[in-house]
Amino acid sequence: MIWNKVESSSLENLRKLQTKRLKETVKRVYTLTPFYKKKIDELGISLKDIKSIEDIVKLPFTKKQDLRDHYPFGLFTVPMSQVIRVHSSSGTTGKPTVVGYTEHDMDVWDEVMARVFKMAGTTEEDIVHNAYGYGLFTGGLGLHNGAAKVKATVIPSSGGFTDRQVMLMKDFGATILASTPSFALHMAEAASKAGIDYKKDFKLKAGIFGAEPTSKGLKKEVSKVWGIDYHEIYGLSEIIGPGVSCSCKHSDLLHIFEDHFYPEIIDSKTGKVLPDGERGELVITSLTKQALPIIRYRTGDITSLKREPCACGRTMVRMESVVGRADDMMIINGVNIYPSQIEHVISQTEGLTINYQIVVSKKGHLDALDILIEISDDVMIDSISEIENIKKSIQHNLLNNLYINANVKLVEPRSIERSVGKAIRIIDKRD
Ligand code: DLL
Repeated sequence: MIWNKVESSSLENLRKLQTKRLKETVKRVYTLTPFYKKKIDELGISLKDIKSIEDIVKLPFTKKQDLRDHYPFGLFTVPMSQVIRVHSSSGTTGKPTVVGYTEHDMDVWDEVMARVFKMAGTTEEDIVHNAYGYGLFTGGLGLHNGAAKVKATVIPSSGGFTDRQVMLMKDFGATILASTPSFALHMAEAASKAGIDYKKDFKLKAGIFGAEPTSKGLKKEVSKVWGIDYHEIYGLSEIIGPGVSCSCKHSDLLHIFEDHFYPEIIDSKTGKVLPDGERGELVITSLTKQALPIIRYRTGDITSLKREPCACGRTMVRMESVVGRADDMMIINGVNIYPSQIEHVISQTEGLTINYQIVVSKKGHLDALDILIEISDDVMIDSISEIENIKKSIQHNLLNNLYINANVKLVEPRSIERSVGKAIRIIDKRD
């Protein structure tokens, strides 16, 4: 099922559309944001130099730090009276990255999410159990609006409360599951424990899974244990949220909705554009966004682009599943975290050093985070209750500021092994 015929347009028509939209976007950011005007002027180019989509390589990159430097709304190109929604995701330290949407942007988002739901075969007969988190994270509401657009019934269950979710999925007869892949497996385990028979008690036929890196093995496992088609969804708040790309039933590659989001792959060290098929950092330009148009955004995600035709009839370029990150961002149970954010929380607590180590592992199907922090030499902490209070306070701050549950362990001064080169801050024991 293809939602919009543009998804199978000819390359020639697509390029024409992209060219028109790129010119409009560049004009918009140049005239409405001093940030882009300065960057474009510094490169010695003018709007006239952007004659076709291929000229995109002349434009400057945008980084997460640029959004941070203009926190919260500094890169918006419309007055706040036209912004009808705000979302956010983790920044590299204390403050989040904030994104905004006009009514038109929300229409674009709903449109691409409707394409995703159609790719997963959703009709108005379907019941979508949406276990992505609702709130500032784009997952919950993004998937919600797409399911509503194709007129399915949406169960807005959000994250957590695993046993209750399993019960609701069974009782309400959910046919499509939307969640992170790790949560899908976690729910399967809970269902097994509750003695539920998948084949008999559930009506699920497909799932829309994403927001975190996922190995081929894990995908197979989710698909097998639930007995459903696995559709992978990719996206990021800075570009729109979920709905930048999604896989159809014919392969693992994800169709990028490139009439709205223009992709390039670059060498993250040199910034040079790489040919199709080569792995590098994904860079995306929004072609239709109004509130927060973004030029050549460096996603930090490593992938490659494939242009071969797909049996489903869609012609837009496809990306392979994300294989890694160009920076040190970690994704813990779907939440993006930079070690620098954890460091920031630690540095604000008295009596501790910033010699710490983050250990990420698997507990069942979910991610578990242990943080070891050395106590400072200068401070006398002599009661167990004092140690407990410090631990609790850090755990509380991590949960409140970064939305992560961590097990904090305070350790003796100089007990974390030192390395000769860069400090080893992260030990990731997951697959
Ligand atoms: O994670 C949007 C989303 C919600 C996507 C629900 C899919 C489903 P952010 O919180 O801004 O937005 O995080 C974006 O998450 O740069 C990737 O590193 C990672 N990511 C998202 N989808 C995938 C995926 C949402 N399918 C960051 N595979 C991105 C691997 C993914 N990583």
